[in-house]
Amino acid sequence: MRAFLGLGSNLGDRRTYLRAAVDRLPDLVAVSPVYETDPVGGPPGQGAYLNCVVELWTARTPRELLTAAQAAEAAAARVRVERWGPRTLDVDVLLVGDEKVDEPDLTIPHPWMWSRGFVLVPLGDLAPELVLGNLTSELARGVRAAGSL
Ligand code: A4P
Ligand code: MG
Repeated sequence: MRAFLGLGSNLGDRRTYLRAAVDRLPDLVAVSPVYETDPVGGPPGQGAYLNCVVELWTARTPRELLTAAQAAEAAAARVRVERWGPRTLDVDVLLVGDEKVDEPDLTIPHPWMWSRGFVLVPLGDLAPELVLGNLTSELARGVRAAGSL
């Protein structure tokens, strides 16, 4: 199955955290360009994020992918202080083929992905057909190209 994960960092050496996550993730086939993005939600005054999206070609279940995502977060020594607050690394499971999961600790597709420019812009680089019609210029505002990993 074709799966997509969203990566974000807004604390410390952001690009290095993203790189380390990409190195740990299983079944990786593609990495989007990197974008610097204005924070959405969370406390005022937090720094800009670096975001990217990765594509996996995988037989793993959504729950196995969540475990892999959380292992990558743990490896980045992410400290969870505050919901939507600053973090060294956040890895969200966005899409896993056509699967739908609606459980207390796992929702696939990721519930807010269609309204977030920091997800849709890099996802559109890898899978434009999935993003068509969802990415507005309003959502793309605050998302700036920042090279590659
Ligand atoms: N969870 C449920 N579904 C999923 C899924 N599909 N993928 C659960 C990953 N996790 C999922 O997440 C809380 C719980 O969500 C997990 O225990 C998992 O079981 P968390 O990572 O501990 O907390 P969080 O990330 O602070 O909160 P949340 O609600 O996951 O927020 P998001 O959606 O991850 O958003 N602005 C910019 N510019 N760039 C960003 O990357 N990221 C966020 C976080 C906010 N603002 C941002 C960015
Ligand atoms: Mg998260």
